[in-house]
Amino acid sequence: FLTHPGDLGVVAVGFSGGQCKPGVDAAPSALIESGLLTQLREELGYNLHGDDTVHLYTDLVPESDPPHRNMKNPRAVSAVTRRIADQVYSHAKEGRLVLTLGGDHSIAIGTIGGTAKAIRERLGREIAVIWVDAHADINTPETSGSGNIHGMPVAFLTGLATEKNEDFFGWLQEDNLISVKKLVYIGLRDVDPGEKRILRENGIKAFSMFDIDRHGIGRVMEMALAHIGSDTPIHLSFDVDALDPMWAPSTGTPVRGGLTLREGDYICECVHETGSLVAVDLVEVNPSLAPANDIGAHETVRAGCSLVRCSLGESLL
Ligand code: EXY
Ligand code: MN
Ligand code: MN
Ligand code: MN
Repeated sequence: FLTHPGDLGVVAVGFSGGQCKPGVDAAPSALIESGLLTQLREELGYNLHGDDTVHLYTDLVPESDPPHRNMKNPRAVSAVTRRIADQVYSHAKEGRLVLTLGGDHSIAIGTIGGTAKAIRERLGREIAVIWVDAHADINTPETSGSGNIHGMPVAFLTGLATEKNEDFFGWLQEDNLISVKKLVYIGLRDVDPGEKRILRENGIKAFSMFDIDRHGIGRVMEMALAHIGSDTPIHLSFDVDALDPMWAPSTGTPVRGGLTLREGDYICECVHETGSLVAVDLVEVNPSLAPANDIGAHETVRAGCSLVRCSLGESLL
């Protein structure tokens, strides 16, 4: 086993500074209130470590945080992700599988940075990352049109974007980083021109919705896992906007033509089945963005809970 069976570290991150729409900070409470952690404990039998309190990290958000290299809220995102990296690292270092409830996707700079370092130290292994998303989130500060850091985490985590200053992600060290060879995308359908160039030039494995339509999700998961190689520790970073807005309307950057809830659950089930999962993130649920009525928010939270439970083994008979 890569982690101690049944031990789950939970980090609940109420942070929205990687993008401009308020509300994504309320996701962890909404997920927890809908019963997610109770289900993990009582139905899936996990021992939960860490606290049920949602971290808002308000102490880390500076009063003045002007853009740096076109990045919005750079000091806040850097400081918060640095703290998240420590929290995730401590759980993973103890051999716990780590579940992080976001928050916008900028928080993955912390979660993956923390897992990569802990798994290197504990097992002497490099992690692989499965990034499930409508977006590639691999803009550098220079290629980004929006300046929103939730569109950049993969660039910082792969070392394609770098900074020396500790206040702007300079705290990321070699052991926090991942290899572009061990990164696989699933669900892409809204990728910026500059990002397409980055994916191409670095030979990054990506399964878009086109590939899923062509091969089916079953074959895509076989290919994705074959690319990673068996027995490699896996960090699953799941952006709920990978799902079609029909299933997950309450999210900041919805894109039509996405995964069905079953396809999303299936991805999580396949990753669980490998036995190599070391960390899961669920991000970008924004309960305050409920088009038409708040059934949308309820449904999105429900979909998020389902994805998490599937990644943690709910579907095993
Ligand atoms: N590529 C666009 C940008 O960089 O602003 C949109 C990014 C949306 C990111 C969401 C979290 O996945
Ligand atoms: Mn994302
Ligand atoms: Mn996205
Ligand atoms: Mn776009």
